[in-house]
Amino acid sequence: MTVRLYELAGDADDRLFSPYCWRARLALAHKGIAHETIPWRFTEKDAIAFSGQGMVPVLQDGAREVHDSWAIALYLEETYPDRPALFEGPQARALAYTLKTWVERSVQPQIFRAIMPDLYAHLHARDQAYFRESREKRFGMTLEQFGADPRGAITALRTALDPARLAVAAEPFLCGAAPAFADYMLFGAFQWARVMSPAQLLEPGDPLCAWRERMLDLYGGLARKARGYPV
Ligand SMILES: N[C@@H](CCC(=O)N[C@@H](CS)C(=O)NCC(=O)O)C(=O)O
Repeated sequence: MTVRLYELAGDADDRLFSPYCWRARLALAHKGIAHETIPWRFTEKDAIAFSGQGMVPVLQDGAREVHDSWAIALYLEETYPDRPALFEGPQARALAYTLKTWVERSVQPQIFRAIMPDLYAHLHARDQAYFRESREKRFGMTLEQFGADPRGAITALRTALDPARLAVAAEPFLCGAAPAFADYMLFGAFQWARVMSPAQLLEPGDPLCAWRERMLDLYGGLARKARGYPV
């Protein structure tokens, strides 16, 4: 049966930049499930109206529809228990949820500030007005104000990343010897930046650089081969 993933695309169909869609894409690869990508733009709400909401990723697995990257990971884990685990048991799942919150509250906002002009420039032209209006409302300021201090954002990001930096200095992946969903959540944030911006988020020699290289190599270089900047 065909597995389809609606994934956010920018100025080209293969500029797949959503950090949340990357989580889902890597979770599918982890489970060894091939999928068809349906490139989607912010303003194509009708195309995913069947999911009852307006955000991607949206997964279609035969007759099943699942949206939200965390819900997709839980769905894949429950539906494909014989495939490699995204969470080794309930404790790992609970800890991964903590990491999800940290990535979304402490990591992604700094990356957003660091890459805003590049991100905006790589949106599909027909998405730009929607993006500006919706994000300016969310941030309570203009995109230019939000992205005015990329250096400050990168400094704050590097500080925020300390727990992950120490973890990958001790073990190859956040999840230990092999990657799992927690790694995909943090990596999704880096891949979002890499697809849209040449910004150097990490200092050379940072243990997170080596971790990111390992992540880029996974599944035949799935993330490395994606359209983006070679950072
Ligand atoms: N909690 C959701 C967040 C998904 C999300 O924010 N998706 C963004 C793209 S990165 C989106 O589709 N936004 C639609 C919009 O802003 O209209 C998840 O983990 O999947």
